[in-house]
Amino acid sequence: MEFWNKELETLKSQKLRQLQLERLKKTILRVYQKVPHYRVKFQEAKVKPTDIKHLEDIHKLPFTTKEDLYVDYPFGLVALPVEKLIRLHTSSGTTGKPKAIFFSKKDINNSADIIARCLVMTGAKRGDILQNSMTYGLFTGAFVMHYGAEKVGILVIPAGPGNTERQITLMRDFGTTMLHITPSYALYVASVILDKGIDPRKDLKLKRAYLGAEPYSEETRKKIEEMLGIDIYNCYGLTEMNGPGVGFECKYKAGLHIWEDNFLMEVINPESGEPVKDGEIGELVLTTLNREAMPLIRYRTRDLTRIIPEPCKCGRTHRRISRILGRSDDMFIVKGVNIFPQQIEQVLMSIKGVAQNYQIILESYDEMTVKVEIDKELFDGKIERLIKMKEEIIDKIRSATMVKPKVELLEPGTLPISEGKAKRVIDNRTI
Ligand code: DLL
Repeated sequence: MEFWNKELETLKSQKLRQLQLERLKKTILRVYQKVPHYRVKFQEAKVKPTDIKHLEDIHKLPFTTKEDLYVDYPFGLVALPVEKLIRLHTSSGTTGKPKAIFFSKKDINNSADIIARCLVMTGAKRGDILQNSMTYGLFTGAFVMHYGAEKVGILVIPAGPGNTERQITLMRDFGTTMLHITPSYALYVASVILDKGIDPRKDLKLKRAYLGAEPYSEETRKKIEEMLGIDIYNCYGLTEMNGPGVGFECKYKAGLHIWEDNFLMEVINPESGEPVKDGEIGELVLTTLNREAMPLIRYRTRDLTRIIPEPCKCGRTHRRISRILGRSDDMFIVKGVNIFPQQIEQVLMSIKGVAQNYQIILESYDEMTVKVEIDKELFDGKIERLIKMKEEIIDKIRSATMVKPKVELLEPGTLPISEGKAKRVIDNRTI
């Protein structure tokens, strides 16, 4: 199995913890000295950098939340003078202003290095051709992956998203071997490839795809793997932590390795803020250990996951997390029940005949409507088949969520196509 940096990736756990502690202490001292916002927060929590003697002492420090990013916006949390910053990325916030993250030259280099580890871990190497179908621009998705792939020596096609005909032409003309794409767009592109009568196993050179930027289920992975005859690897990240590559699957596809020399991870109970037991589900909290321009301490990601404490067969010592189960912000309530869109996606993608697109419409607190596209042929057949399918969807969603949905079956192409992050939930409730 290939490694980009075998020594660091397989560092004995004890050494890895030592390295984390050294970097944590340095980071805390730096933000205390350079970022007034953190200094004040630490003082309010009555904690000094010298109080951090063990990794567990991190619990003494206050959390950083999205709201902290807006204090003295946009440079409030930056630890370097502007002359040392070379890149800005943002991510659209739910409330007006975007979250702004700055990178120094060292940060750009380091994030590329992290991506290089991720790609090589999945078997990618020189000679591979990566079609980068994520959005280039303020979003981290495309640029961060681009620099990492180039670092490995991989030929990058900076396709960006959209124009599906052209995506397919690029794949055919240049022999694309790998895709970087959102799961919702991947489903769509795969369906267009098949509709055009292209046999991806024979007519294309695709081997693998990196899917991330939004939650998706194991069922969606399997569906796209089967449609295209490729291996799909889950790629997790967030703008606040450089973008893609914070967590990445290895060839065993059994959880995402978090690069622990770069990120200190905790999983907490989102209500109490207390750590959960190893292996229990909670909110992922991350501290940057190797970031120059904008170190973040105990950043609340809002993403729900659990740590997989067992060692991985690949030999990497960096612990894994499970697939992101949902974002606490994405959860919605119907009939008093907490529901994550992913629960519905999981059900839909496991049902034969369901196509790639769906939406959840919320008009009241007592009802949810699931609009789902199904294979075209089903509309040409007997009405009984449609009724049976609708009942199957209703039953399975009810047993997964405890809420009986209304279901509308639609022809493919009815719902809006997403080329980036899909908007799955339309919440029209006003109060
Ligand atoms: O989505 C960074 C990224 C780009 C990751 C490309 C992977 C690939 P943001 O726009 O800041 O950054 O959104 C981050 O998206 O907190 C999660 O809620 C969600 N997310 C990202 N990757 C995954 C994934 C990029 N693999 C937010 N599974 C995160 C589930 C994901 N959710």
